[in-house]
Amino acid sequence: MRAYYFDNLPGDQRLAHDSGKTVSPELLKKLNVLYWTIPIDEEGAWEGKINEVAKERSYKNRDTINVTKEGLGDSYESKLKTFFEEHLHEDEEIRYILSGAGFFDVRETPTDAWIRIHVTPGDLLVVPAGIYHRFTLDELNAVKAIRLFKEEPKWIPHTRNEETDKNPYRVDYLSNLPSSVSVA
Ligand code: KMT
Ligand code: NI
Repeated sequence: MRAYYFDNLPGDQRLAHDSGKTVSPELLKKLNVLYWTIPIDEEGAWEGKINEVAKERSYKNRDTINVTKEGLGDSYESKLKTFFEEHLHEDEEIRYILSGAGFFDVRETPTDAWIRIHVTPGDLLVVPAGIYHRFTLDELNAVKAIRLFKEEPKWIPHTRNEETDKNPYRVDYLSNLPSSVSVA
């Protein structure tokens, strides 16, 4: 996993768009973006470790998503488009990368800058409820990930707009940020 500020230059979303400015793990933590590295070993010990995190954080359920043309079929193009539209969810978006790679872009508060997080196999990323974000594949054009969730998946994307700004999960996310990053 590497996190850095997105360069905001036009061009293919699947390119790195690396401004060269690294984002520290401390800043991600302040934004409530959590991650662990659990290397995928041939013996399968990773699965036990995933189970431990899942137990600690009450992620009771999971499934696997294969973001490829084969995996998503007819909805491939539309899904990729939706993933890259700025949105939030009313629950955490938790992904453990099994193969391939991709970029999660999350909005920094209070600057509104995009922070780009490159995820690769063994990365477990928790995008908090209420944070504006988007996702794209990188040039590998494929990612396979385990999606963890608490009870029922709440994967409805709420597109960024004035109404979504007032969503209780958005308000709650902002109000729980430490004062060093919050707007107030
Ligand atoms: C999402 O909801 O944005 C995704 O599931 C992205 C693909 S999983 C790495
Ligand atoms: Ni999302």
